[in-house]
Amino acid sequence: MQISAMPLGQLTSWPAEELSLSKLVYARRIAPLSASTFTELFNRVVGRGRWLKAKQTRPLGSFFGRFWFAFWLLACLFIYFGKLAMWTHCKPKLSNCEVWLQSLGQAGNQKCKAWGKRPIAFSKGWNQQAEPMDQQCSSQHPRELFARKEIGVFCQEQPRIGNPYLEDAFLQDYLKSQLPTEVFADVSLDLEQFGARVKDEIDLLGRECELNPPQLKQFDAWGRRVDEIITCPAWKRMKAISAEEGLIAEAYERRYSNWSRVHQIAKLYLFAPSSGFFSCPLAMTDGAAKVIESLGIPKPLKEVFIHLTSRDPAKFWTSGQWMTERRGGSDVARGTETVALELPDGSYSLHGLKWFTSATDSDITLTLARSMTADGQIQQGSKGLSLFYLKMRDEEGKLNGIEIQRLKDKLGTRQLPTAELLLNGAKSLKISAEGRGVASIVNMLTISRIHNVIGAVGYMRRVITLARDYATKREAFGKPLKAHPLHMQTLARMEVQARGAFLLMMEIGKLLGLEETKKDTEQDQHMLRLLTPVAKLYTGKQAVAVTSEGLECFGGQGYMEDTGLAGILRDAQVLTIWEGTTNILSLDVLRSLVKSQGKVLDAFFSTAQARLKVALSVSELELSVQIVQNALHKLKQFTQKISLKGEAGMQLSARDFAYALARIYGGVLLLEYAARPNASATDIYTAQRWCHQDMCPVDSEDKAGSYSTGAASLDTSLVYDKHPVLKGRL
Ligand code: UCC
Repeated sequence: MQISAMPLGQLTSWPAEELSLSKLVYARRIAPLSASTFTELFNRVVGRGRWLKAKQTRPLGSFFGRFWFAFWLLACLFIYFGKLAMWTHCKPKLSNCEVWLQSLGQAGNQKCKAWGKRPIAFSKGWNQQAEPMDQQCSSQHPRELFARKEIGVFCQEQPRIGNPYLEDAFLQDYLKSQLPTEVFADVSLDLEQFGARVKDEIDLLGRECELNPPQLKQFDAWGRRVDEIITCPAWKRMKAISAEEGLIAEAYERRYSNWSRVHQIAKLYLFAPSSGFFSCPLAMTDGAAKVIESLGIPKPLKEVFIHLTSRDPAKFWTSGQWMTERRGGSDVARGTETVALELPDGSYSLHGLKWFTSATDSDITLTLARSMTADGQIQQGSKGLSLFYLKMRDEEGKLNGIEIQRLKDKLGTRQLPTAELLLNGAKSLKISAEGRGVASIVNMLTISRIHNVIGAVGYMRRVITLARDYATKREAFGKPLKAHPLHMQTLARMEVQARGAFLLMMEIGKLLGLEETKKDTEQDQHMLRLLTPVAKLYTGKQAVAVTSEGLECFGGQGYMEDTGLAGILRDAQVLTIWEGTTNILSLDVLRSLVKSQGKVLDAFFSTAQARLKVALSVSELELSVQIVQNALHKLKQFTQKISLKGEAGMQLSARDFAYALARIYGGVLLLEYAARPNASATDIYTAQRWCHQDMCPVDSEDKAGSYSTGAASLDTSLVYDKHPVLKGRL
């Protein structure tokens, strides 16, 4: 009979032959036995030994009988105490973390691991009943082993994002102050709902994209070339969510007229840092829609436009933007070697190698190529480039004359498939006038540069949100981080940068909305042309600086991959590179000056002065307004001086010049915002802190001699100090 199957009370009525010492010990373990009952049963067992002994005829049997009892007694005690120790140690306890994990699956598991919670084994697959493993970090642990006592049981509570719309007071106040009342009510509700979706769904999908980067399958099992880019389910889900939420559609439906862009940008800003970099295909999709719209949506592209701007996940298409070839992605006019051969039906077949193509799993793409004339001639330079549209795959799903050479191994944005492509007869349509390729694709560049700004501001906001939450949870030197003024000063400086960048982003959104609804003035057009490269280059740099500082707010945890924090910095680094590096964008600022014969700068000075006047009425802002006015004055003087040197002479100062524009205009926007009737004390403080920077670095550097005659050659001497280059040997 199994001892566990009978009432314990009946133990005493058991025949002695069926009792054993181990059964007795086990009985005592599963229910308390009184000392007298235990003694009685023990005597019976031992008595059985005597009875056995009495039955033995040989004295040796008696010896073995005793040995046998002694052995069992020791073995049972050993097993009993060993099991007890294990039981108290391993007793499963579901922490909040594990309950959360059970509902989230593997992606959440990674998060738990990062913050010191032992993970759950998801042995039965996604979203199924999980089996909790030993809980390593529990402060209610009843008994601790010595080793565990030594390492302690403390676990740091991890930072969380919450609903990013509700947690962003600055965004809410800004929209309330700018949007017409009824538009704000609608937009605010949509953003609140979307914010909840970001928190509860999108952020986890984004993390899953990070953990399951795309893979390239070049051949099938039978050796056929298939060139399939395998992406994770979360990446595909991002595409569906983007359609459902109208992340592109919103901008083209224009249900809030010129405010639609502001609405779309606010939504993308909440989406970007959680999107697993699906923000990239969205940027290019928006850019492609913009190009097609600016071409007047010609008939062959009507259906494409409908797909790009659809809210139906089954119909929604994304677009690529292939501009970079082996000779590089900056000097596009000289670097593009791809040739377009005209086919009898008027379409083209493309031949060339695209070195760097982002979101290569997109449905369509726009790209540049040189048309070959009937006599086999190809025109070099910018004038030889035209813009082409092509589908990635045919109706059967086969690649359209494209071979995927490899996926790129990148520092960040690993969630995003980026590939090197051989175009070997890709069928395409020419969609620009002959030789107007660059002039046509710049519409796409403008939009994707604006998306770059959105990503930069979004990442700054994300790292600050996490860091400020962490500052309430993390204690050091006897108090939470938020109680350390130096830590708060650091976060406040990051916040000032993020707010200035945010206003630059939204200003561009407002101008773009006005342009797209034909409500803009000539001044607005100039400002949009100038501010787009300025904001792109400046916020990209800010994003790297702020996310780097942000990681420091978590100490060593900020450097760990499994916290998800390190990836923020890796991803932010791309923002200074793609869509034009800082120097290329600085040169684009110069191009806008030259092309407009200085009109963009006139617009800049007059707009800045006019907007500053509002802030003069607030006494706390007077000093800051003066600082910005001085900076404007210095910038004007510098411009007059440098313009005498021509475009080439201005290049050395182009970066500092662009920085001056960004700092000054950021200051103007913050001051104007802080001067509105219901501005808060923190709005005023933000504007003051922003204006505390060097507002006109181009003037400071000029005074330091950075652009003087000989400065350029001294820079080279410094860089190549004692290097063969200087002796003309390289
Ligand atoms: O593709 C890339 C990555 C994709 C991923 C994007 C996702 C981002 C999302 C982020 C989300 C978080 S990377 C590709 C990187 N490459 C670039 O960005 C190109 C950088 N290079 C330039 O910007 C160059 O300056 C070029 C290509 C624009 C210069 O070419 P050209 O031919 O030398 O330029 P031109 O001759 O000065 O200008 C040709 C025409 C002129 O107009 P017309 O002919 O009417 O006089 C210019 O005024 O183009 C006009 N133009 C512009 N118009 C040139 N730039 C602009 C501009 N920025 N805006 C308006």
